Formats: sequence, C-alpha cells, structure tokens
Amino acid sequence: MSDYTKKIISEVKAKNPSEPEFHQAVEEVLESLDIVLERHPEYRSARILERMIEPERIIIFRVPWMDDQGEVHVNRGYRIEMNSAIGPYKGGLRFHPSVTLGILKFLAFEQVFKNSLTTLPMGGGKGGSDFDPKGKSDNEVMRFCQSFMTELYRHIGPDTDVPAGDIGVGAREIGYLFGQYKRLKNEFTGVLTGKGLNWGGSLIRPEATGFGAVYFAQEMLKTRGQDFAGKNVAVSGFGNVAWGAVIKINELGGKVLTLSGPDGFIYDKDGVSGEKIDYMLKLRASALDAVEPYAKQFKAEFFPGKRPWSVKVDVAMPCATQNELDGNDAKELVKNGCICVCEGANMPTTIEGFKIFNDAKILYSPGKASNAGGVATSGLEMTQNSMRLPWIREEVDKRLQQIMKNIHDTCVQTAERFGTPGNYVNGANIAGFLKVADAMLDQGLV
Ligand code: NDP
Ligand code: 2IT
Repeated sequence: MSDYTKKIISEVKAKNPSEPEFHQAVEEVLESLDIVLERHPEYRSARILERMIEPERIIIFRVPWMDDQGEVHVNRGYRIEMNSAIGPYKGGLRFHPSVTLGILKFLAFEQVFKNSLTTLPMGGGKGGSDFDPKGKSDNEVMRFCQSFMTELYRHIGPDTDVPAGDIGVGAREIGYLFGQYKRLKNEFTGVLTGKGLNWGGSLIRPEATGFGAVYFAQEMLKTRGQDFAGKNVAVSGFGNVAWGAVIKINELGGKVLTLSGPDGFIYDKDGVSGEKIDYMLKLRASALDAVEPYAKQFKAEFFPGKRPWSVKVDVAMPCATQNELDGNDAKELVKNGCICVCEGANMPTTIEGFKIFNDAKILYSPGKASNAGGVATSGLEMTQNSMRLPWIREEVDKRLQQIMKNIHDTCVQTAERFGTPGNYVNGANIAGFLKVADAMLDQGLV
C-alpha cells in the first residue's frame, strides 16, 4: 500500500472510531486502488478518495412505536446517502439489532461500487434500524414501519433516493413502508423497490440476488472449463439471498449440502431441494432465528454454534452476513478442495480469508460484484415503474443474466488491464471506482 492510501486509512480510523466494518470495507477497496492512482494522478489532486469516504449526507432519527401491550419503544433509524454521482441514492434497509452507524456506512460504501458495476444509473445509499423483528407480531412490524417512514419520507423520492430490502426487510416491510409513504406524499411512485407484484414490483426481484450470484459463479466456473452440474455446494444463511441461490443451484444440477443460521448449520447429505426449499421460506417467516428445525423436519444433521465451512464442497456461497468466513474457515475450504467461493452476502469474508483464497488461486468473487443482481433488478424495477409497463419474467431474467455476465467480464478484463489477472476483488473495486470517479470529475467540486 502507498503512503497516500495508508494515510487515508489512518484518517478514516481516527475520524470514525468504533466503526470497524467501515474501516475494513475502505481498506479492502483502497488496497486495490494504488495502481489506479499511479496511472491517474488527476484523481488524487481532485481528492476523489477523500470525497468518496465521506457520505454526502447522513440522516439519523428517532423511531418511537408501540407494541401490542401498549408499551412504548424507541429505536434509532438511519439513512446514509453516500454518493449520487451516477444516479439517485439506491440501496437497501436493514432491520437487525446489530445495526450501527458503522455497519450501515460499510454497506453504503460497498453499494456505491456495486451499483456502478451494474451498468445502471444508480448512486449508493443504505439505511435501517436496530429494531429486532424477531418475535414481533405483524401489527408491531407495521407500526414500526409506519413510524420509520414518517421521518424518512421527506428525505427520499423516486429521483432522489430509492430504498429497498436487506436483512430483516422483505416484501411485508416494503409494503408497510410504501403504504405510509404514499399516504404522506399523496403520490404513487417507484420510491421503493421490492414492491408487491400488484403494485409496481418486478418479477424475479425476490429471487434476483441469489439467482444473480449463481449466474456469476457459473461464469467464474466457465473460465476453468467447469459448471454446476454434479458440484457439491455449501450455502450459509437461510434468508432471501440463500433461498434464491439454492433454487438456481438445483436448476443447474448442483447439490446444496448446507444452510446456516445464528444457531449453527445443517448438513443434508441428500441435498436441499424440492419441498425443502419451500420450507426455507416458512423457517424465515417464523422469525425464530434458527435453522435447527430443518434438521428435525428432514432428518438432516445439525451442528450447533458452527459455520458450514468445514464441509467438503466444490463451491461455497456465503449468503448470511458480514464476516461470517474468517482465515481459518478459508484454510479449511481450500484444504478440502473447494475451487470457487462466490459471495451472496455483503463482505462475508474477512480480509485474511480473502488473502488465503487469493494465494491458493481459487476462484473468489467479492459480494459487490457477485451479489449485484439484487440491486440490478431493483434498477430494472425502477425502469418499469418509470415506463409504467411491467416486463414478463423471461425479459427480466434475460436482462439479469446479461448484467451478471457483463459484471463478470468487466471484473476479469479490469483485473487484467491493471496487472492482476484473475483477481476479482481488484477488478470489481477498480471498475466500480473508475465510473464514479470520472462522473465526480465531470461534475466539479461536489
Ligand atoms: P434475510 O433477512 O432474508 O436473511 C439473512 C440471513 O442471515 C438469515 O439467515 C439471518 O438469520 C442470517 N443472519 C443475519 N444476521 C446474522 C448474524 N449477525 N449472525 C448470523 N446470521 C445472521 O436477509 P438477506 O438474505 O436479504 O441478506 C443476506 C445477506 O445478503 C446480507 O449480507 C445482505 O446485506 C446481502 N444482500 C441482500 C440483498 C437483497 O436483495 N436482499 C442484495 C445483496 C446483498 P436471522 O435473521 O435469523 O438472524
Ligand atoms: O445489498 C444490496 O445490494 C441490497 N440489499 C439490495 C439493494 C436494492 O436497492 O435493491
């Protein structure tokens, strides 16, 4: 790393203490950018990096709500409007008790590069709350969402900032949030994505992140003359992204051996397929926070408190949450002959884990490239909303496949152009950066 990027990282740490995930995301990107800054001194003199690590705007607000017993609760709501150089702020909302400013800043920072890679005109943002949906009734979730939107509505809009789902925010929450926005603004617009099909949502959006990640993995495997047929796959998580990935892996002839939750992981030697995939949806909807019931229901093995990376597989797809795969997990995967790690979650692998994959020269893609199918399909939902014309399933899926292939090829070509062939992390960071940096140069000192 150059003295210049090192200095920026130490400034980020000094200025934003207690935000380790944000530091990690910045460090990972900056490690890729030295070579770009060497070739393009104009980015350095325009202080592009210093500007990109500072959000354009952060909104933090109180979210009071009442539970079913009449007790009052107060949560904290956030929206990070990170970068609007190439389009309106775009990115999901996360409701999880672990949410902090630092977590949302890391996600918003990643989102800027990811959205740039999609080829669609979207800036980067992220938001959410430390609200815990676990064990809450529908009515409680609705009251929380209405209170959250009662503040957020004045900061967002279809041409300003377009939120969507993330951990803990799915179709139900988007529905309550949209209803409240419409009521406050008296406008029916595409202000959120991930909407219901009857009221402006896009076909394939629920499946898009998982499908997209598998399309990306397929492209990576192709570079080594391989495909999913007959491959054993470890998937982590059991939420929206994991669900879409499991469907598509099965369609392509792969076998999913694991799923995981905060309680541990399940190992299903017969593969997660058919009705077992539908069961994942029930498991999520039950808000139990646990994957163990799967083992009981389908006679699979359950490993409490463990992560699925010790299982012998050909392909690993982390689809749960950040930092769920560390250096030891990476060593274990490589030792067991894993040839491809494709991230569905955001930043699930630690920097140490990445270095081990990179040294072992196995195929490894960072989430900002391989999970971009979710936000890309959100972009397609925005297009359909603007046209007031829905596309058929095949049209959306075809575009999603094309976008994932484009992102893959862009990563490969950019990594090569900057002297690190096969390094998808460098490819994604550099390609994502260049488009935003050039737009910022074009637009002057903003
Ligand atoms: P869901 O809420 O549908 O599922 C999240 C999964 O991760 C659940 O299995 C959840 O279990 C588990 N999980 C969440 N937090 C933790 C934690 N601290 N420790 C262990 N497990 C945890 O979310 P998604 O599937 O939408 O999101 C999964 C990942 O994919 C996230 O990293 C998200 O940022 C990323 N992503 C999502 C996109 C989308 O369109 N939805 C797009 C691109 C990326 P539980 O909730 O029971 O704790
Ligand atoms: O991390 C992500 O890309 C998402 N949660 C999806 C964001 C979106 O706007 O669809």
